[in-house]
Amino acid sequence: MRAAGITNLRAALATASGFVVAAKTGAAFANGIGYSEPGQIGFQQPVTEVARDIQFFHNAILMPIITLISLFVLALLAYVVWKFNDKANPVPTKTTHNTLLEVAWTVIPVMILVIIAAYSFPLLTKELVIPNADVTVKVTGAQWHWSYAYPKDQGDFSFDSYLKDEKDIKPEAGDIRLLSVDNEAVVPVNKIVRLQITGADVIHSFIIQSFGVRVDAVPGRLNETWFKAEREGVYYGQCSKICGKDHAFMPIVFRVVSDEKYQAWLADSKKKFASAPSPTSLAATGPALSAQ
Ligand SMILES: [Cu+2]
Repeated sequence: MRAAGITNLRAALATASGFVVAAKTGAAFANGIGYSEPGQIGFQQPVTEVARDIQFFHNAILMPIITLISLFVLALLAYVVWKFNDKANPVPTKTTHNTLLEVAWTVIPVMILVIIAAYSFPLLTKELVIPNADVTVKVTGAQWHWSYAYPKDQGDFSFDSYLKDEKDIKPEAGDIRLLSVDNEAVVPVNKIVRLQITGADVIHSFIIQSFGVRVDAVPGRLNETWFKAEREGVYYGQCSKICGKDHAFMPIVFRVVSDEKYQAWLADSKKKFASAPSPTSLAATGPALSAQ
């Protein structure tokens, strides 16, 4: 009963906040799934449970609380300026304590924090406890591209993914300037994908907003995260840690496809990338960089 109540409340709040976002962004809200449209306000369309929860938490919990507190403080300030200025109140009172007020302004913020924590902690747990994965992909950030490695059970191959040159961009084929890459990472739809993320040289940051995933790629450290995309499509992200001169030109592209298409892609890629050197070894990073 209680759970149903919470679900209804969540649905109602999510719908309400959705209307606000849709009203602000207009057509942009409906288009651009997987990337942001020029002029878009608000998040990209979520395609995982975690991304939906993050957006609900932001739109329906944090934003109303922040807005109400800001309006309340603004009203208090305006009241003080109007009521207690030098002209209206020439002789100030010497009052220094008010027990009721002091208890209230301690207890009420604590209650607000408890409400936020009640939504935030389960969400953090969902993000950090990685379920049994169907597919594991190792992602390595390097100056300035991403490398993807598929382990033995998926065919044991790896490849580099570079930004497509402006001259190779074909908008009719769905290419997007400054986002499309030569080799996309491919994963199956409705499967749990575990990402193992590291850096080859400096700290990069891996993000795909539609998946609700953001993890730093730190050299010498293997960070983990996961997602289960519920919709086929192409989802874009960009390196989100200033990592050098081409930081803005190392987009992340994941193509989510059906199981059959994924198996076919695995078979193709096994041949295509068979001789490709491992992206994480120093020997592989050197020539790849100097080739740029
Ligand atoms: Cu980077």
